[in-house]
Amino acid sequence: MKKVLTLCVVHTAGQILLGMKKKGFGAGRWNGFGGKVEAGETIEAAAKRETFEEVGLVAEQLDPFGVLEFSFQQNNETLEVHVFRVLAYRGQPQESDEMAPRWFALNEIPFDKMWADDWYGLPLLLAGKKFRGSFRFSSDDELIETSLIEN
Ligand code: S76
Repeated sequence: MKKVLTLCVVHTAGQILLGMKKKGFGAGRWNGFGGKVEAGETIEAAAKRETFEEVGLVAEQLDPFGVLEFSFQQNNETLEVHVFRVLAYRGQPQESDEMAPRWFALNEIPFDKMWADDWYGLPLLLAGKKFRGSFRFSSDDELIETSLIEN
């Protein structure tokens, strides 16, 4: 089974905005903002909706960066994640019941408290390089297969 999701990274002025996921999938890790694309919704509309719901920002300009596929040993589900860089937004980051946001300098990104695939994809995004890739995780969320290519 495949689910289509979005992931937005707000990257402006030498900093990135990440959210500490407070509950559910990926709780305890810093992450971008995103979630499931709903029926009848475009992928970009879903990216904007999730960014507003999770951190209170109105994303005005999204740059599509690539598609990542995540699969997990413990189930049959593949997550097709559409990654965007948010180039312009309105509002101030607000904590929600899902995410506690914080700005990070580019040399202080908390990779040790993020999903392991971020080691691969995030440096490309920060360098402005588009990509596509797939990652497989063991049942304890260790990365066991990695494939990532620049477009
Ligand atoms: O950067 C990531 N965000 C997620 O929500 C899940 N990676 C990831 N990997 C499974």
